[in-house]
Amino acid sequence: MAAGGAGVGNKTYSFKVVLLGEGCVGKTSLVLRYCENKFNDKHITTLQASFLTKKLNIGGKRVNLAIWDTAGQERFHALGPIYYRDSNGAILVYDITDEDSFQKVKNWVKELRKMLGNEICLCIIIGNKIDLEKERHVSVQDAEGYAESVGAKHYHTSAKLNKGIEELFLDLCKRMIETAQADERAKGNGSSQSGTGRRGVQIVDDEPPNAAAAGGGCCSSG
Ligand SMILES: Nc1nc2c(ncn2[C@@H]2O[C@H](COP(=O)(O)OP(=O)(O)O)[C@@H](O)[C@H]2O)c(=O)[nH]1
Ligand SMILES: [Mg+2]
Repeated sequence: MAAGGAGVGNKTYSFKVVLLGEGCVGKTSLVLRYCENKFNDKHITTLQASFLTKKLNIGGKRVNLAIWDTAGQERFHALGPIYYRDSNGAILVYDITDEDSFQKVKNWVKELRKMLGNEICLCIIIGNKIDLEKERHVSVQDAEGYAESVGAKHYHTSAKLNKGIEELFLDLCKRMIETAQADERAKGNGSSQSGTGRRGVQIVDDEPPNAAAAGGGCCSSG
């Protein structure tokens, strides 16, 4: 493949993004809003697929996003590395009305660092349910300060009102593209031949094979 930088217009980037966070913070709601523009007032217990997909075109660069949602295993503390391994981005979600869910985000940051070490993927932190601002229990200052301290971007969203969601995914995609391009350049220079593939970045010319997303991870749920 040609060295990064030139002819970027005809590439398709395939990225895996995982959602992490305590049960009921709105992970499934965020992904359903983003991919299908749906919202449900009830807790959605089963999702048909392990991941939903979304295609984007960012400045002529095509992106196929596979957004992985949990099947509720977080409730049993049973979400292992198999879920987030090979992800290009991790979205850590808390509920602004639930202080405990914010603590869980901090645990997830530690867990990712421990399990992925230097190969940690791009990580962003989301305070969801801003339509419930009156019931806020996590201060904006604390949340943004914490995110900055761990080098993560912080966003506020409402899956209910469809606020902030497009923006955060767009921004995440742009940063994943930058990371992929940097990896490509590193490969082109021959400076990092074996270490760069671990994020699972797949860059293919034009249309990717349909199996690309499914082959990127383990779809079987326990
Ligand atoms: N008010 C409000 N409720 C939300 C929002 N996002 C999700 N919910 C509700 O929070 C509950 C849990 O959502 P769900 O997506 O199932 O959470 P998950 O367990 O993290 O996947 C459901 O009752 C949703 O309707 C939001 O932005 N605002
Ligand atoms: Mg869910």
